[in-house]
Amino acid sequence: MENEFYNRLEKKGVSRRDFMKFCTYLTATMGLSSSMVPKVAEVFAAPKERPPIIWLNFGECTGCSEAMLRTMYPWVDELVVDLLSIEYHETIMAAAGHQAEEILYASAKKYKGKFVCVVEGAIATKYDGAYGKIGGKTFLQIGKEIIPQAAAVVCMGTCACFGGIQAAKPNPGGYKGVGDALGVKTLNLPGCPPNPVNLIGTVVNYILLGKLPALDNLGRPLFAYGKTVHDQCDRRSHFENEEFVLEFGSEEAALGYCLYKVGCRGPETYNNCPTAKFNGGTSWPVQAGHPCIGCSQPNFWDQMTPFYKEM
Ligand code: FSX
Ligand code: SF4
Ligand code: F3S
Repeated sequence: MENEFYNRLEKKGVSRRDFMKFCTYLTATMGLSSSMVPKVAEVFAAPKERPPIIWLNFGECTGCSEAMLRTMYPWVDELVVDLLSIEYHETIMAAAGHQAEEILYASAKKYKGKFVCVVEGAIATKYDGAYGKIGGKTFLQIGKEIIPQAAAVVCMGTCACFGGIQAAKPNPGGYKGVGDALGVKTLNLPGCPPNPVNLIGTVVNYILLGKLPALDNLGRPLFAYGKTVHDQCDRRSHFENEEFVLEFGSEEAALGYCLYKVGCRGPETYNNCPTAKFNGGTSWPVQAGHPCIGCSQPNFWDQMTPFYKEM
């Protein structure tokens, strides 16, 4: 089975070495010791179980799915699709209309108490949820019918976790994060969009160790959200000595000036962007020259704006 897996990867132009590099990166992001790399590789190469997933989309922009499906190494999306048994996902499924809705309810029934519900987007709660509907049903109604049947609920993105832009003032629809809207406990992976490696890390943790990772009081896995962006930022030496003018050609100059004065919210934002980075470890906002806007914090549209103004 393992050989078959590596042959399949090779056909896509991915060597065993590339794959092991990805597993090393994932293991480090999960906060596990490097001795676990072969075990992590095995989760993909010789999967023992494929947890059924029902993926719901509510009030959001689908950036979270896009982040998952497009921006990692091009082959990682396939690894993830192979690792999970995705029963329902509006963006990638072939079915449409009534057929798609039937699949949703049939899979929730078939895998009752066993499936993991991944949710993208916030839920409108005022006026019986009238501010958000799919196929004539409100998000609120769909959430109430499907989510309580799941073994675990994973909120993918700030909108599902805390309401995101939908919940920004004046919020006429009464949008809330999934946990608040339905009164259920959720595992939260905030970020607008969130980093897909943190979802993969959460799932691999679940398969490998048989449990969800340790969470903080906002339901966020500590391996990813245990430290502030600022604590892990490369530009801290400049933050600590702001009078310091970067010497042309120096190592600090290559990293760039601290962006605190142009509104960086790194000091109050919990996320692993500086270490996990995006696009398979290529870059992250500050490295690309943009201040952190605090996209993974609750109420960030209300609390972190105006952007580009010093805190
Ligand atoms: Fe929200 Fe995700 Fe931002 Fe967009 O689904 S976290 S608006 S990237 O797409 O929910
Ligand atoms: Fe902190 Fe932002 Fe400055 Fe980095 S750029 S050191 S995160 S304030
Ligand atoms: Fe978001 Fe800040 Fe990371 S804006 S992507 S939490 S650097």
